[in-house]
Amino acid sequence: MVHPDQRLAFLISRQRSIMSAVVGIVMGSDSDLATMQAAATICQEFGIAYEMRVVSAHRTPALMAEYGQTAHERGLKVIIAGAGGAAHLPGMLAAYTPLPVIGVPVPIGHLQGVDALMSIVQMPGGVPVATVAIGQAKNAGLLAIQILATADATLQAKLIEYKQTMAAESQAKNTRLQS
Ligand code: RP5
Repeated sequence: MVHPDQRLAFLISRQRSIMSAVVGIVMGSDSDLATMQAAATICQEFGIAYEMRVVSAHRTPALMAEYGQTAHERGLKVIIAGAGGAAHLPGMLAAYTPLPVIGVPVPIGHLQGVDALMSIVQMPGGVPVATVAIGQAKNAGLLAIQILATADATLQAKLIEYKQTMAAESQAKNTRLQS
């Protein structure tokens, strides 16, 4: 006979493991949050558990190394990393982690993210970062969800529905233009 306390402890730990983050959304500074929030929003829409952290390649390099080295052990499956300017964070995380890393160039300063894009996209052979467009954290989130969905039929069905809705909305605009 299982004691009710044991059952409760089991249910709590099960709930925790169900809800533990599978997507890590990290950024070089809290000033990147306005851009990176879109990745979190799309994860919420699909019911994907994520964590958000400020991890700077330059200001907290040891933390960055630890994050990259331990992310897979903590249960994360994909890392989304955003940075602006001298945007080394996505590439350095990719150097440490076996997980797929999606890079988001954050638009800041006079160069409006072109500098970050050039930095993030130019990874040497052997250390890939899947780079999205400047400021496109929503696509980074979607790409992470698509990666997760390759091993999750329910999630894949949601993605198919998402695309169908997007197509219907686009088509509705077309119909309005014709009338
Ligand atoms: C980068 O420096 C961060 O990703 C951020 O985009 C940029 C500026 O950081 P703050 O000076 O606003 O903290 O590492």
